[in-house]
Amino acid sequence: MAPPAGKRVKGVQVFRPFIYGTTARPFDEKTNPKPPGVPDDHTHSWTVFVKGIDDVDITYWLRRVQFKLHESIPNHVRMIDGEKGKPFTISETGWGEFEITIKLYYVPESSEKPQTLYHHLRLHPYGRNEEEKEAMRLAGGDVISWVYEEQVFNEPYEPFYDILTSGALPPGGSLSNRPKGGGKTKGGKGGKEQSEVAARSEGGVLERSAMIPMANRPSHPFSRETEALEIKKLKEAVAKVNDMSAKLAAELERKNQKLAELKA
Ligand code: SLL
Repeated sequence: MAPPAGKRVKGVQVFRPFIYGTTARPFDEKTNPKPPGVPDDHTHSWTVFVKGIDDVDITYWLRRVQFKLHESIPNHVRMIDGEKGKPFTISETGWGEFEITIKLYYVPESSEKPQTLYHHLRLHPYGRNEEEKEAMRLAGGDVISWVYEEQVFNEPYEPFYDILTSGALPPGGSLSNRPKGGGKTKGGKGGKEQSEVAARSEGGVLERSAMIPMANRPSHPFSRETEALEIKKLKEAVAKVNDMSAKLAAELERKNQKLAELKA
């Protein structure tokens, strides 16, 4: 790790959305034939990945990712170096589910230590009912276990802060004629630059930003639309709980009255 360069930017948190997870598909003569050389007992092909939301580049903050797979898999510790605009990913075949260790290595300018995530490889959809199982399947039959996450950089070093806030760019855009600034921060500085940023195209996100898409698209389930649905579900659940506690409180009151009557 490079020695810390410059000072930390006090009172600032910069966050970046990203997605990690696994996608698995059962072998099938027609839709997913088993490639030659794959052992007989292997039932699925699968991938594990770390990538930007809406497939935007994240290699300006994430340099490499180490995936630690099950020991039964040959060469089970694998380091993947970032390639601009591409996901960090590994594809494998196998028969069983297990916990994958995902270690994130940040760009040297960040002077941040690596951080570890754990993710369960899902080969089989599960749930209490068909609807829950179906939620784990994409239209084509892939079994997905995907997680939306936000990487928070707390008080980043100045050179890294400059890198983080050097967007936001339209997808595939260049740095040359963009205004400086535009990094989105949780509190602290950075809010006013947002107004200088180009409008998001077709509800998608800008490169080097903390945006999430406005609406869902096939294979892109994390969006403001999903967030709004989650918030609605949570509000409904809160209302239901409030209703249940009001009913219980009334019942308790009634029973207390009865008790007082009996004691009188
Ligand atoms: C299970 N505890 O019993 C887990 C172990 C191991 C998965 C899962 C073999 C791959 C290979 C494979 O799929 N291992 O032989 O290349 O379900």
